[in-house]
Amino acid sequence: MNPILKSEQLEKQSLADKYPSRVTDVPVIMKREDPVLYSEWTEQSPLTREQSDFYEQNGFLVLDQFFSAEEITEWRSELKKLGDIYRKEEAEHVILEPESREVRSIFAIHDNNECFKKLAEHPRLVGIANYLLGSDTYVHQSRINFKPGFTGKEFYWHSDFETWHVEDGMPAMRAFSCSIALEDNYHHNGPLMVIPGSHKKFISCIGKTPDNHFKQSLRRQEYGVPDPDSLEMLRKEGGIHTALGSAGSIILFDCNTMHGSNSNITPDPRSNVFLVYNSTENKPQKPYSGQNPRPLYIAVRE
Ligand code: 6CS
Ligand code: FE
Repeated sequence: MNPILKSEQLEKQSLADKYPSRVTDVPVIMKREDPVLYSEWTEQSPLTREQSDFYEQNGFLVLDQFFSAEEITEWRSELKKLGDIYRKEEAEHVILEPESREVRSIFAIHDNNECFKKLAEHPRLVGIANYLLGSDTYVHQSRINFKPGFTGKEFYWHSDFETWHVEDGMPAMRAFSCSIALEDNYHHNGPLMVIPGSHKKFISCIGKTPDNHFKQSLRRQEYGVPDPDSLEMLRKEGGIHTALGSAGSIILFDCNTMHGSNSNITPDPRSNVFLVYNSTENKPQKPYSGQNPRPLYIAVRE
């Protein structure tokens, strides 16, 4: 293809969209146009200055022993209860592993389940969310990921924002995920890997999103994943950090931080709760792909 045509294609798109993706047939690396931290740090902030600076520079932060053993025990038994129910029963918001009938994720738990609703509203988490995003916040997406022993499958490298922007119409990078470890995260049971600093670049991916892509992508993602050269470049600049920590630790990561995790063939499960907080000033618009928005159990729209 003529390279001039390619850049015209992208330029036309970027007039309306500062992070165009899945519109060209070559990957493009762009600069982040939005802040990472939306508040000024003060003595009253819910993170220390060091933690706050670390998050701004690296795009993630691990807080060890954030929750107590009792809290974790309660959530773990709730997770087991849900897992037992949905192993036998199909439901739209329950996603199975790509090659088996094992439960991979259960979505919208902040909405469907009293116990996890309370967790999503936990004052310490909401305090951090409002601080990082500099406004009131709400839960854009929530789920539990099971990553069971022996059969838990990987999550390929991706930026959540790329998907939330293209498929859900999230306008700006003003959201982050909080992953709460319900089990110990070792090197061997498929812990979260992040590329420090990757949140400051946007990788515009190639390909066009198929209709109803989410049905496939939540089991195994194939569109909206970065190309190998871009990943290698990010990795060269930032390295790869493996987020280890005992049950009760939390990982906060920016919506554009490149992350993924390996499969789990060990006997040790690695279940966790994922809560995505978004700014009330960053509510989803029409999806930038021009396609229909994904269901509300994946992306809250009001
Ligand atoms: O598509 C989504 O929104 C979800 N998929 C992945 C692989 N990560 C972020 C998000 O939960
Ligand atoms: Fe993700």
